[in-house]
Amino acid sequence: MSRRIRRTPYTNRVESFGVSGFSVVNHMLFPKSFGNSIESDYWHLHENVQIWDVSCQRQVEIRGRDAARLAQWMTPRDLRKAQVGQCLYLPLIDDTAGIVNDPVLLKLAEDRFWFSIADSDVLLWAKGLALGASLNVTVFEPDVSPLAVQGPKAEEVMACVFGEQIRNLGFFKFGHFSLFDTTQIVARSGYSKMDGFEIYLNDSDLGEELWDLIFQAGKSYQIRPGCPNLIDRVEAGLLSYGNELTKDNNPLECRLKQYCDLSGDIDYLGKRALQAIAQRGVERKMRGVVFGGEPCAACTKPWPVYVDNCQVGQITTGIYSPRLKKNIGLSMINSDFWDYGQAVDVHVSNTVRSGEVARLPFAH
Ligand code: THG
Repeated sequence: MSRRIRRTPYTNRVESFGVSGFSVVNHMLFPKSFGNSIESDYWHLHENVQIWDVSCQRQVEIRGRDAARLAQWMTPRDLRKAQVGQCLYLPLIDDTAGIVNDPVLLKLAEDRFWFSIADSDVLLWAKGLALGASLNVTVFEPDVSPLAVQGPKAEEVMACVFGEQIRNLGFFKFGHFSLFDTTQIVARSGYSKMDGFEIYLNDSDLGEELWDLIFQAGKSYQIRPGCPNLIDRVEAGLLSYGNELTKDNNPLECRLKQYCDLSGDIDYLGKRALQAIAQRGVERKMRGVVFGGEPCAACTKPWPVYVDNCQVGQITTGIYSPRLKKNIGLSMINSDFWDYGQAVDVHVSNTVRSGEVARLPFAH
């Protein structure tokens, strides 16, 4: 393990609980498995509660007189009505409207924001934008390491640890809660379509104590260590930067139009490019594809999607859904073929499977 790959405040615990594989996100360890199958983890997540080390969702903090201006400059989502205490999922785009990242934004104060980022170097991007425009802001990565508690029993576990008030937290809202004589931000959010919370722990030294406290409280609810579940994510249509989203995608083709203000009333980088794309119309769109044949293992390279003998798109993340009893994939499909019900062939490691274009999300 290279020392350039950052450990998290929870890595010692993750190791002692039997982690069997890591990914690296934002130059930081991200547990991928604890030895159970993705399907076993999926059912467990749907019935119980899991604890996830999602420290790699690093925070990029922007504070200062021009913080609100810089935050708005970075995203096409209209932030004028954003409230302190609100979380907002949004795309960051560049001058060509290419997606730079898709973070969750936390508005901490009128002049203080956290971008809770996906896998790209937003810290450098934000610093560059601030320096180039001589904005009066500081941009830095605080000592904040999110720990997710996800699943239908998450509220019970969180109420044991943080008190009954946590039950009143609305979806995509955050509040301040006490923990070991400190104050911590807790949000009702997470990379799953199940209920859940994220604790934005602001002191690395408390990581192991927090893990132990949650695990102790979760024992009577069958808590297990886990990680964002691929089946759950694909069913929910949650996008992943580096998989579904890259700099070569714009938000309008990726089902992120609802997070784009095209009115011209606000100022953000890439506005003219985005408006031009909206006017021209997109050439491809994010779609679901359902297809048959043997249950597919998680896709490690894109699966091409064909109509007749012509490639019309590709599945960027696909897997077998045990609940829908079909293979499902998130895919980018060209304009003449994106209608729901369009018959397609999916090429999966030397096999050709019949399928069709489907609506996202696959399941709620
Ligand atoms: N939690 C936090 N930060 C993150 C993620 C997270 N940063 C990276 C990555 N995950 C961002 N991606 C998403 C994608 C979708 C959602 C959350 C993070 C999500 N969306 C809701 C939905 O689609 O129903 C609603 C969003 C909204 O209404 O604003 O939950 O998981 N901290």
